Order: sequence, then structure tokens, then C-alpha cells
Amino acid sequence: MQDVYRELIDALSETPQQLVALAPEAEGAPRSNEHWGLAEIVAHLVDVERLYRGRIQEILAREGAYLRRFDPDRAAREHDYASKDLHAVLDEFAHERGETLSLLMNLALKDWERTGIHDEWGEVSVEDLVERLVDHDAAHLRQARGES
Ligand code: NI
Repeated sequence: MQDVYRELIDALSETPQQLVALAPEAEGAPRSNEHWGLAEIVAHLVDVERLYRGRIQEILAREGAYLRRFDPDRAAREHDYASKDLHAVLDEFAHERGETLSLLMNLALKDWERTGIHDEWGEVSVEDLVERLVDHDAAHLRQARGES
């Protein structure tokens, strides 16, 4: 595997533990589908993980697959993030991330270059999607740490 792909996979593999480390401070935080604390953020990461893995699987199944946009606020209401148990969503995220990592570790080199068409972003490769997922983790880790 190329180093750049290995680095992306390594970054993704670290996030579940980084979130778990924030859990003690988040206990008893106010709950809201509009203003997210750690539990709502992790519930969002669970949905986004399934979404991104699904997109990658669609591209692997069919070059040029059409990838739909996602409305995070709507998902928060529909899945009622404010009702989620922090430890349950942390476990769920670790599981979902593990599934994504095994998918990525089994990709052939040429699979990383396969592309789909996102309705906002246009043509995106599997590598682009994985980079976006790494950036998405980082943005929400900053948010969870109160840095943004
Ligand atoms: Ni997000």
C-alpha cells in the first residue's frame, strides 16, 4: 500500500480513542439536536461513517456512481441525536470505523483512484472521500474539544 493511503488509514484509526478520551468531561452536558455536545457529535459521526462507507462501496460497485448530498441537521432530528447514550454511540462509532478500516485495508491500489459523481462536489475519487473523512474527523474533534 502507498504511504499516503497508509497515513489516511492511520489517521482514521485513531479517532475512536480520541473521542473516548473526551467522554469523562462530557458527562451531564446539556442535550440538543441543534447545539451538539459530544454525544450528538459522535451520533453524527456514526451517520457520516455509514454514509461515506456506502459511497465508497457504490463507487467500487460501479465507476461513476452518483453520490447524494447529506443534510446533517435533518439527520440529527430524524435520528434524535439528543436521545443517544454517549457510551452506546462511542461503541457504535468504533464498530462502524472498524468496518470502514477493513474495507480500506482490502482495497487494491487502483480502487483508490476510482471515482463517483457527487451532486455538489462533482467528480470524487475514493482517495478524495477518505481525505474528506479524515478532515471531517478533525473538524469534529476540534468542536468536541471546544476549539471551534
Ligand atoms: Ni460533520
